[in-house]
Amino acid sequence: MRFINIIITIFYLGVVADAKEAAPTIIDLQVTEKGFVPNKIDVATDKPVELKITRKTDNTCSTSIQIPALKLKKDLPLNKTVTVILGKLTKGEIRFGCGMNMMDSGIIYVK
Ligand SMILES: [Cu+2]
Repeated sequence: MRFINIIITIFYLGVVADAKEAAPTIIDLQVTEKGFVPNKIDVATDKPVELKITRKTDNTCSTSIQIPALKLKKDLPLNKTVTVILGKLTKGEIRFGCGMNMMDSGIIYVK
């Protein structure tokens, strides 16, 4: 019986460890008259990433976000939080920008 309990415990701890690893890094982004805030984001390679983006102004060209490296484009309605699931990212720099293809808007550093 003890042996089985140990096996179950090890299995359980393994599941818990996996669940912890899978918890995403959530990045809150806002679109203001200054653009994307923050516009420099650091994330790690070992966790999935989610962006939660809220556009706070009409006085911007960023009514959508584009991330060409991930083939991603999402509309950003005013004052609504949009979740963009990026998943786990590979090491490097990922640029993002507005729907007009201005890719100097922001950058994600994956380390
Ligand atoms: Cu723009």
